[in-house]
Amino acid sequence: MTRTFPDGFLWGTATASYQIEGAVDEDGRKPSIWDTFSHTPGMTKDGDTGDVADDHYHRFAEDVALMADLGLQAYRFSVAWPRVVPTGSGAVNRAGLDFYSRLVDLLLENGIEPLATLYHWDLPQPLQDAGGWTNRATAERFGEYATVVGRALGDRVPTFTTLNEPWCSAYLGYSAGVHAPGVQDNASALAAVHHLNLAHGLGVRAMRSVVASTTAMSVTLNLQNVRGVSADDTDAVRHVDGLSNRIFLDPMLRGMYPEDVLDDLRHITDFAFIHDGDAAVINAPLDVLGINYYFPTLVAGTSSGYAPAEGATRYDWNDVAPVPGTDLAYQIPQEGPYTAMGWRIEAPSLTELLLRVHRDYPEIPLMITENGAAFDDVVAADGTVHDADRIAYLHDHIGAVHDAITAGADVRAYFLWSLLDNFEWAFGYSKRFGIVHVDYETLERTVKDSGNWYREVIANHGVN
Ligand code: IFM
Repeated sequence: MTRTFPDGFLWGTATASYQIEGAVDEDGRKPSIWDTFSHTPGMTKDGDTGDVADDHYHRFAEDVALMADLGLQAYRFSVAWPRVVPTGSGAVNRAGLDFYSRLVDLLLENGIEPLATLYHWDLPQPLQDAGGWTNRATAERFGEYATVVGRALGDRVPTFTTLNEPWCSAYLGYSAGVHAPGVQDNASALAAVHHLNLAHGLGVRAMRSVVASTTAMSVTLNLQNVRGVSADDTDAVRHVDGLSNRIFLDPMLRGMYPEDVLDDLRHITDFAFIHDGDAAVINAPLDVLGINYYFPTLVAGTSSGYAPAEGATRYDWNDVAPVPGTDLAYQIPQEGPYTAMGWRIEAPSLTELLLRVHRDYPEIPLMITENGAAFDDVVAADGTVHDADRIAYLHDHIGAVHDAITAGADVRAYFLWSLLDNFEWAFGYSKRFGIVHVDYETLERTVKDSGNWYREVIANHGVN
């Protein structure tokens, strides 16, 4: 029996610039914080960097042909800020814009709808040297950069997303320190949250001033379905939900920060970085909300008797670890089954999350802008990858999206993460999320079983 999706529901895949492009010093691109971070000894697994990655910058035509072969209806990519405005402000690099322009044209020629993300973590290094996301000026520079991209691509890209997962930029980058720029300071992370929110609002406003009124504006949040270990952890759940979800959703969609979350955090910061008028800027009207989902979140309060393992960070899934950004809650290990990231596999949690967002923010349509799984793929002698575990994960999660739609959630699209195996940030090339295998020696692409399976899902407009 096929679980058919509504007419007009879009099937796509997603990628991000630093994870696939390579060509980091070509045609005028300058360093981003991820160039600096990945070249700093000890910051990524085996010292891996995005210098070459999938070499998509040179092979994008081959990659679009692959997308067409898979029958993709849409493709979500990100624009590298350091390719387009190489030092973060001032001079625009025409060659960088031309690359994305050619990519968009080729997608359209192949009947694939482009969705462009403006910021997927590759902040130009000079902006970091001036404080990065702890500095309000970075949000203003983002608004200027958004105008540049809007002018260049707005005539052909129907949907733009401002930020990808500001949770990661703020908390993994400035609190846990496991992502660029590698800062470990909760007060800095909270300043980063606000400046990312502000950048989002300024970006939407800037875009709208240069694109057609039919262009859709969105943001992508990695929202978390937060649960407590026991009934005693209700307040920890409220707190972590506030810190992870509502601190972005409420200002963006309701024009105000959640008071309970600000009250929780006043011992960390006085929030002087929130200026009069910011709430209205952040509340710029949106057309659709992008949600990235991979696994559920389990937490306990810090007075619950758990103790974090020495030096444990958000990346230690088998240990109790601090929830980044706060000293009031811990992340608790969960039972399997797991993906190769150590993330618990639980598809119904995605249905729960979608229904919760639909209940609390009913006016905004939703799209899944990322969902997928890393597994330890085995390449057979003939080069094929029989990734039944990835197919099972995708099948169940696409089914979970269908369940949410059946129960009333307005979900319009599903972007599978990821088209290609790629640079998985601090994990380097050790984790493979692609439905297309990439041989990092030869850069040869081979469609995995999951890619062939996804082609069928798209053709059938649903899963069995
Ligand atoms: O690879 C990342 C992506 O860049 C952002 N969302 C989660 C993915 C898997 O970790």
